[in-house]
Amino acid sequence: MYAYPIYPERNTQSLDGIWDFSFLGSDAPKLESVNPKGIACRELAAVPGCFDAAPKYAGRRGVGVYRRSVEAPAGVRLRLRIGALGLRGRILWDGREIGLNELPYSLQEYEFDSGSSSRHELVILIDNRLDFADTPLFHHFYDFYGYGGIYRSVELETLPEKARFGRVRVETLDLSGRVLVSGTLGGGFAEISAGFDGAAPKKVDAVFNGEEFSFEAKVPSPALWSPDSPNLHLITLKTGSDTVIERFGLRTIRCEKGELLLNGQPLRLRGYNRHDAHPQFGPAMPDELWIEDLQILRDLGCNFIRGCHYPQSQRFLDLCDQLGFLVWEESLGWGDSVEVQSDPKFRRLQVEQTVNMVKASINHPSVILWGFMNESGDDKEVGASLLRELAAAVRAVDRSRPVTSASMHIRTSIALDVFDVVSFNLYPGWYEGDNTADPRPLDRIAPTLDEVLARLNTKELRDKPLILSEIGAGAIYGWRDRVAGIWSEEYQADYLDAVCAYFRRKKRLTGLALWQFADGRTYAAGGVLGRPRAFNNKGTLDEYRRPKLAYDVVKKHFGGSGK
Ligand code: ADA
Repeated sequence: MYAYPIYPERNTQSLDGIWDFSFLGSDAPKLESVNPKGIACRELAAVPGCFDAAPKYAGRRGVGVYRRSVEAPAGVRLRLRIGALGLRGRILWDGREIGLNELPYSLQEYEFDSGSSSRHELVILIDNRLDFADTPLFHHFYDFYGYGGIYRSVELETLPEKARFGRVRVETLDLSGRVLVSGTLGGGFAEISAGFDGAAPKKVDAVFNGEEFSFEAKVPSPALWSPDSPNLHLITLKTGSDTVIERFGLRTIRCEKGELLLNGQPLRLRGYNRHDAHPQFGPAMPDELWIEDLQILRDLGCNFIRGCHYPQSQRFLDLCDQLGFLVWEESLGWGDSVEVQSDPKFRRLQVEQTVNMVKASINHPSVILWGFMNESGDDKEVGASLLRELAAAVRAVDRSRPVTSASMHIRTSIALDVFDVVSFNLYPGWYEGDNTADPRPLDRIAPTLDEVLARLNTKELRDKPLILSEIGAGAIYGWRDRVAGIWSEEYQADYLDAVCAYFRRKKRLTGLALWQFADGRTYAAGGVLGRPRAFNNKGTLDEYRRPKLAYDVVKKHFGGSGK
C-alpha cells in the first residue's frame, strides 16, 4: 500500500496479489468493444505485474483481462486507486465501466458507487498494442519497451459520506517553518483542525471558497529537509468524519544567478537517468528492487536521479524523501515527431498527464524539478508551443519548483526561454561520428561540451542553471577488450571517466545525469551504434544490476562512500 497520504478513518484495502487472467491476443477488438462477461479467466497473473514480461506471453501484444472479486459494503461511495498501468486500460466494476485510462505510467483514481451487493467483480482490461489513435502517449519506437500490465499497486477505499478531503498540499513559505496548507474538500464544508508531527489537531482558521481551503501555519519544531538530513514532518487534518495524514519536508528550491539553491545553498547534482525496468518484471518493480537501486546509487555517491521518462511511483518517491535523493520527475514523452506533436489528442493528454503528475507528487521534498517532453521538437514552432503550454500548465499548479526539459537541439532550440533550468542531452564520442574509424573519439568530449557551454553564455541564458541531462556510451556486460573498442566495458569506463572529470572541472554545470543507471529492454535498432540484444546497453550496471567496469570509475568521481 502507498505510504502517504494516509486516510486512517477510511476503510482501505490493497488489491495487490494474484488475479485471474486471460490473454485475448492481438486480434482482440478495441478495448471499448471487449465484453468481459463471457470470458473465462483460467490463468493467473500478478498485480502489480506485466503479462508480456512473464514467460508465457513474453513479447506478445494484445489485450489481457485481469479479474478478481472484491468485498465492499453495498450503498457506499468508493475510490479505486491505480498506481499506474500501460499501455491503455478499461476498468469495470460489476460489469459497469468506471474508467478508461489513456495515461500510461500515471497514478489514476476513480470514484463510484459500490452498488447493491457486498461482493463485487473488478475487471481491468489492458491493451499493449502500439496504436497512435488509441495510445498517442506511447505509440511507436520509444527507446524503452512498451509493456502491457498493471504496473503499480491497486487500492480500494470507502469514502466518508459527508465532508472529505482530497489531496492536501503543504508548501514551505520560509525556512523558519512557516507553511501554507491547502487542499480540496468535497461533500460540504465542516470545521478543519490540524496538528503537526502527531500532536492532537486543533481548530484552524481556514479560508474556504466552496471547493478549496487554505491556511497558514508554523511547524512547532521545524527541521529542514536536505540530502544530508532528510527530515520529514507529518500533518494531520480532521474534518467531520474524515482524517488525512500527509508527509512533507521543509525546504525551498530556486534558481539564482546560474545556480540551483536548496534552502539557499548551491547544489551540484551528481547522478543518473534511471528507468523502472527489469527483464523479469518490466516496469512493475517490486519494492525490494527500488531499495536495492537506491542503495546502489548511494554507494556510487549520487545525490540525483532523473526519473526518465515518465511519472514516478509514489512509493519510490516516498523512499527518495526518506533517503534524501534529489529527483527530476518528468511526464511521458520521447523524441516525438512534429506530426505527433501537432495532434490535438496527443497535446491534450500531454497536459493532462503532466498536471496529474505535479498534483500527485506535490508534497515530495525529493522532487526538485518538473520536466516533460524528453528530446521534443524544441527547434520547431509546433514543439516550442507545446513546451510553452506545458510549462504554463505546471506553473499554474506549482510555482515552488523550477521547470525544465531535456533538449537534444541545444544548438538550435527556440524554446530555451521557457525553462528555469536549461538541460541538454549530448553523446560526443558515441553517436557523433564513426568511432571505429576515429582513433581518439574520447577526445571529442571536452571540446564539444566547451563549445556548447560557450554558446549558452548569452545574456538571456547566463542566469539559468545548466544540467547535462544525458551523456554516455554503451558496453556489453562482460565484453572486455585490451584495445578498449566500441561496446567494451573498457571504452565505457574511459568515456565516463572523461565525462565525470569534465563535470568536476566545469562549475558552470549545475548537474550531471549520466545515461544510464542500468541496461534496459528496448527494440533492436540502428546499425553499429544501435541496440545489440535489443537492450539499451549504456547502463553502468547491466539489467540484473551487475556492475560494469565503469562502476568504480564513477564512484571515484562522485565520491561514493560504500556505505
Ligand atoms: C536519448 C534518449 C534516451 C536514450 C538515449 C540513447 O537521448 O533520451 O532515452 O534513447 O538517447 O541511448 O541514445
